[in-house]
Amino acid sequence: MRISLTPTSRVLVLSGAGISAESGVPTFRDAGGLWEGHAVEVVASPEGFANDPLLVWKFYSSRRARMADVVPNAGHHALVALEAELGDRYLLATQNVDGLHVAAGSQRVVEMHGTLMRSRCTRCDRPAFADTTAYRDNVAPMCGRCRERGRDALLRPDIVWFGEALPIGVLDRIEAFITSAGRDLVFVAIGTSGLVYPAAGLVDATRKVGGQSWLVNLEPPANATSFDHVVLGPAGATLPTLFAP
Ligand code: BV8
Repeated sequence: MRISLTPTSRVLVLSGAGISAESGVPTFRDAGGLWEGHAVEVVASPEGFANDPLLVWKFYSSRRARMADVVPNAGHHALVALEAELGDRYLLATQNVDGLHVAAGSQRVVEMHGTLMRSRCTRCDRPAFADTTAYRDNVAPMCGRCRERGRDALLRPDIVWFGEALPIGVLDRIEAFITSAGRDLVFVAIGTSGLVYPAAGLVDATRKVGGQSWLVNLEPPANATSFDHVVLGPAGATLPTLFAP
């Protein structure tokens, strides 16, 4: 099955952990996934961080360390080619924090849940900064600027945890794209279990404006029936030929 676009089609892609699986990045909810052995609320919530910041830093540091020899795959590159063809008629919203879309060359990309290779202070107004450090000490990293001012403040990964709002403007940009596309919207969700909101609600928003929805996934997830079309298979194999020339 292939997606045929018209000259007025506008494509919104939503990617999840599944698009990075073929690059060797574990997904969250597959067997042996990232959440295995970790309760989500313990390692990906503000309460969990407040309770045990060192455990949370060990979880994210191990994910940073694993990214050292991970590269984008054919699925990421196929989306870069689609963006080059469509220009401003294309937008990519990713739930992923692995940075692989940007590494592949995607430019019109909204990182809905932040990014793994960035940290920020829990206290001062220092902007989030690039940080690839996999902290190995037995103490959670502290903010240097706060220390200069005689205060102690923890650093945290610049990532959206459960119960936290998405970065300002993220949803507005996605919703503006959906509204402006209207019936010309082609929504394509790739490699996501469709369990986490508000990302999981984008298929419903597509229907509301009369757009068409596609799901490209290894297996049918819980919300598969919400989509007009389902293409089963690995993203790296299906994406390069998904769009009819
Ligand atoms: C918020 C942390 C409000 C970073 C993550 C209704 C409306 C609004 C909110 C809620 C709501 N109901 C519940 C909520 C709260 C909550 C939520 O959705 N909970 C769920 C669990 C019920 N949502 C939130 O808290 C969000 N915040 O709404 O804020 C607010 C407003 C104002 C003030 C305060 C609050 C924040 C959500 C962000 C949470 N952070 N991650 C990190 O550690 O990564 S979410 C986490 O799950 C990841 O970011 C991940 O991206 C995301 C989704 O997972 P998937 O990407 O789908 O991955 P998964 O493993 O599940 O699935 C992979 C799929 O790929 C599988 O189907 C598999 O078959 C497939 N696959 C595998 N291999 C391949 C493949 N497909 C193709 N090819 C392959 N090769």
